[in-house]
Amino acid sequence: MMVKRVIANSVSEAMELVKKDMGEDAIILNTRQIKVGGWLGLFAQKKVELVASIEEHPVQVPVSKKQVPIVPPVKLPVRNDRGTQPVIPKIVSFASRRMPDALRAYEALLAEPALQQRAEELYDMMVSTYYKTNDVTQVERVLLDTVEQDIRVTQATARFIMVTGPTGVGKTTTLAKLAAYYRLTKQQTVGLITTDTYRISAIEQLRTYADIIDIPLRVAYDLQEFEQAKADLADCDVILIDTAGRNFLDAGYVEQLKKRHDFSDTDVFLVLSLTSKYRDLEQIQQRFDQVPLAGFIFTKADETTELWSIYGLAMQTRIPVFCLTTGQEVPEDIIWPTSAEISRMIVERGLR
Ligand SMILES: Nc1nc2c(ncn2[C@@H]2O[C@H](COP(=O)(O)OP(=O)(O)OP(=O)(O)O)[C@@H](O)[C@H]2O)c(=O)[nH]1
Ligand SMILES: [Mg+2]
Repeated sequence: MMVKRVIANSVSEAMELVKKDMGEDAIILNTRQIKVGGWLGLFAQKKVELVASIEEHPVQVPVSKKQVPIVPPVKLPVRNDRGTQPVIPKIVSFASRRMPDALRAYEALLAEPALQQRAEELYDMMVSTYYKTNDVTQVERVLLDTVEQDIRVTQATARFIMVTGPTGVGKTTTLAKLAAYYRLTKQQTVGLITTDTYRISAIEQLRTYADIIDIPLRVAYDLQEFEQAKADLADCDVILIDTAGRNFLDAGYVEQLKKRHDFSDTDVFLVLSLTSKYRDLEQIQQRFDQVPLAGFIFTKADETTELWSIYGLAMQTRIPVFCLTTGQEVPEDIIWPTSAEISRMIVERGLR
């Protein structure tokens, strides 16, 4: 067995050196923070020491006993078509990184699609915190703080509040919850407008809520009627606008939305279901880069065990979170958590 000691500025840098030198099969024996140089303990530089080993003549393991890798292993350099220059394949995931035993519960996090942009940074931060403090609760604290700092929350400030988003994510139900909140809890005058005229049942759904909460509803079939409805409800403190669900993976629908609505006096919230795949959420959000979004509304938090999509989108886009919905019941299943509360919800569910 060959054993090597590597000193680098960060754990990930040390891992890269080991991988380059000893290959993919190297096993990490130990990682720790050390101080290098300096004089009488002063001016020393903080470094990471990593000890790795590899079998010089690997023992043949029967196929059935081999560990199945979490991600496809990094392939050996291949030759390109034109010449002899090898093409080095990119390492695409941190899922294969090993955590110290005490942090094994966090290992799966690094494979989360929503965390891929920050995986290296989070890995370094968690591992170095652990080696500095030898305390898993400190690692959780640092993770909670990082997530909290990356998530902004917002309140609606415009008088017109519009919800938009993919089909069936809970736009109309959330609008009804908001209507009840502004009317019953905040005692404000509320009006509803729906531009979802594609299905009779959609209008009836909102009319039922409007009747129960006892607030006016206007139905707008075109831009002119929409402007008229806004004028009719001009006396209301808050005017909530429902839109038809669309397949927003199709860019054409965002164009339609842009043409149909004037956003200058309106807070537009993109409603996304937390049960959707992260890659799809990312694409849908990217379709909206021409629409000035005031924030995200994340729905169906009760139907999923992992909430990292909230972090991924909030961190990548810097768009704030307006509210979360937690069930089908109107008006109670809606919450306005702080950044710290969202961070706790995400981290604690993620480690279950
Ligand atoms: N579990 C759960 N279900 C929800 C939540 N919000 C809405 N729903 C349910 O999701 C389904 C669709 O809700 P709608 O409000 O009609 O969704 P929508 O986005 O308006 O749908 P379209 O207008 O057809 O695009 C209904 O069965 C709701 O009860 C939530 O937070 N949790
Ligand atoms: Mg609807």
